[in-house]
Amino acid sequence: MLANCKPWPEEFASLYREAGCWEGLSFGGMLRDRAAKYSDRTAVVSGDRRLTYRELDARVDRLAAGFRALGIRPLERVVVQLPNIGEFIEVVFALFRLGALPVFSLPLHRSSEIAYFCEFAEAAAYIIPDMHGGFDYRALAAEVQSKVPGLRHVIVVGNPESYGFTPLEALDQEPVAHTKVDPAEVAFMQLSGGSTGLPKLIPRTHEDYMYSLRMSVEVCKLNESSVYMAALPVAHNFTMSSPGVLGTLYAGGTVVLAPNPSPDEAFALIEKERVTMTALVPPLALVWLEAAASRNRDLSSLQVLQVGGAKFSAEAARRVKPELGCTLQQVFGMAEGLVNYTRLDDPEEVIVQTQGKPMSPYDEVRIWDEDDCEVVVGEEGHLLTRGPYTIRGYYQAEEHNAKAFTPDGFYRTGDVVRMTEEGYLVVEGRAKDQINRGGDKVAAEEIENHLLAHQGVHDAAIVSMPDDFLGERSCAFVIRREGQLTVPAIKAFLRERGIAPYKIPDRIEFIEAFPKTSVGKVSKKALRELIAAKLSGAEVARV
Ligand code: OOB
Repeated sequence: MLANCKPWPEEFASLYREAGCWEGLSFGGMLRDRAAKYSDRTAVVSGDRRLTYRELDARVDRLAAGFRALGIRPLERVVVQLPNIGEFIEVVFALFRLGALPVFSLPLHRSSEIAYFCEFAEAAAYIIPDMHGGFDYRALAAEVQSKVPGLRHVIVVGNPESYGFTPLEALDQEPVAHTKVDPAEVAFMQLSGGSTGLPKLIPRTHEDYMYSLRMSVEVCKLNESSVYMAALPVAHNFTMSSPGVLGTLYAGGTVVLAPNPSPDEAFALIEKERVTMTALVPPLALVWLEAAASRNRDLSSLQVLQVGGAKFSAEAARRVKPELGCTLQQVFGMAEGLVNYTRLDDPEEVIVQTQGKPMSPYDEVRIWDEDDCEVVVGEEGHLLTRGPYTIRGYYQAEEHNAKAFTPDGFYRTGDVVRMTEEGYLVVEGRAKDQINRGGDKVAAEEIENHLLAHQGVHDAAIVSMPDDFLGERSCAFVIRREGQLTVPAIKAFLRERGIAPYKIPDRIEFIEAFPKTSVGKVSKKALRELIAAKLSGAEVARV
């Protein structure tokens, strides 16, 4: 396995192989197989482009040749920052076929995050669109390249203009033979939602991820007549594999890439392409529910709406079937591995009230109290998990791994859950220092560190505050040094540092001193209570 990654211990690897979880299939091999089986069926729809399985496979061969000619070698990392366009699928399969490793960043990441991924992963190349959502990614890439001299290539989907970057189309070359890719090797890296100062990279292997696709396809009952629409960013683990874009290709179905998830665009695509399944985060599901009655669109093809990434309230969940006319599937997953689904034929109450149960019989789930002792069924506790598609460690993060995993390999998810008698999980809260902003994860420490870089900031602590729409938003409590420091100045400073817009605190409160816990640490609980009380208009005690 790639250096600085933690493989499964041999006894587990052979167990997962013997049990038939890991089948020795690589992504390049999977696509080749599907191209033979479903050759003239539509694999991908993106804007006016439609690609059959055969066309996709051929284009992937050509791009893989181009990447190789450019000097990209097996196991080298390539940061991919593309929106929901067909080229995303072509590029990542080309890298898979070559054995090079995409590092999946999100379209909203900015220079500070991208430079870090490129530097930390020692990326050989970075792939961007020219423009997207009114933002010029070429200017971002130029900034990144000036900060990371080791980054050899910037590849642009579209027009590189005068930046001197490589256009993707220059990589469309005569196919060549590649060395066989080992299915037990790392295939790509996902980003962790994180709770620490710097985002962690999650190495996923071909065969562990392939197994998660196979199980997802089975649980979600996908087949070659399924039409899956990617409405959320395609690089997110949910959209990619639960069952998502890759699961749909695994099943021989059709992937429709929605440029954005707004009801106007998405409903039109559902009607036009007869979409059968799609996935949303809770705030978008609320927007769709509001829009469904007033938009005159035929959504009758939609059989399943998945909602996940953050807790979906039971009240909203109950509205999905009557108002959108499809089955709701709750999905509680994580890029580190474990994915829980409500089953399509579960009773209404299970679908509405729970976040599902693990998809594989080989998923091991533990719910522990503060002292790492198992709680009784029905009690709340910390969720830990281990299994055939859950990583054993983050990339190059030994110190953090020692805390995030138990010595026998269980991943501490940081989620507080309880299990029902039937084995379903209900997410009750979170122990990790993270804000879940409607599915977008913000690691408190990462943003606190950015704030501390301002010379007018003495100390900073970020907590979540309740929000009707997003579930949570972020609030930064800031202790100022001498002098004038305003909220707009802080926000401008953070933007200037180049961080994703959703990480900029929604609210900034100045405070004289932080409330402390009995052991003298900043009490985030007290800060959360303080801001919640303030928002609800209650009398606030002085701290
Ligand atoms: C998905 O993956 P990540 O890596 O962005 O975030 C994982 C975390 C979980 O640990 C949990 O804190 C939260 O997101 N989460 C949920 C949830 N789904 C995820 N919290 C409550 N209810 C849910 N349904 O978010 C992800 C990956 C694959 C499939 C679906 C979601």
